[in-house]
Amino acid sequence: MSSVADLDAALLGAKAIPQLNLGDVQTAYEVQAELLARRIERGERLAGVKMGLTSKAKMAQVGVDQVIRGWLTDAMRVPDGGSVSLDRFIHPRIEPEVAFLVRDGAIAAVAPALEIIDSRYADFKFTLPDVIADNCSAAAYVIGPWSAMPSNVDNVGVLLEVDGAVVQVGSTAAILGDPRRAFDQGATMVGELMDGWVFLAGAATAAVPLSPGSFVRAVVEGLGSASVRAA
Ligand code: OOG
Ligand code: MG
Repeated sequence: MSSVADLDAALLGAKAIPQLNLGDVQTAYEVQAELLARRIERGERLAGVKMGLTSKAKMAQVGVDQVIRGWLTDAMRVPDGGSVSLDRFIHPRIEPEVAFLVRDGAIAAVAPALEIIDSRYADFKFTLPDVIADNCSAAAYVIGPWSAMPSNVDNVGVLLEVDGAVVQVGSTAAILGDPRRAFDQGATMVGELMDGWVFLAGAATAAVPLSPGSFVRAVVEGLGSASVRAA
């Protein structure tokens, strides 16, 4: 099977595959684009962009040290405060994010967010090209309440709570020094950001494993929180 077919089968069947060991980043983005095309063909709608590995905590966790970008679709969105079945994932992890809403190619609003990532590779292990091909491990996302851009977004606290206990602590400063920098880099990488798209700037902290029954909340100081229950 081709890399595209392998990754698509892993995604649809929630079953890990061995690493592909793709040779270069350009090929990887081509595989990523073909996978997205298959999903659009099946009825999903493009809903935005996610950045990955924009913080040192994330780079260290997965051993890859370059900023990457993937796609978000409507099918991946879970309502804030809602529940998500883990049956559709392989070995899900969850992380706190800052989301931007796109209007006229610029940031129209900001929200606290959660991202569920789920590498389609065995043991959550991959090279830079392999994780890019796998849509940067993107699996699902939750967007909290939108706010107008606050006066301070470049150095505010970020907490990840599981069942009421704080499990990760960080700052938006960990995201390239300012999450708006992730937005600018993403805009350059994608070429054009469409009105209404959601833009995930990348996690400020490492991700934690997500298990059934847990209630997870991301709190971004000044912006409120986004939450989800795993079922
Ligand atoms: C890669 C995806 C990284 C982030 O926020 O940095 C990412 C992974 O950790 O598997 O989503
Ligand atoms: Mg992320």
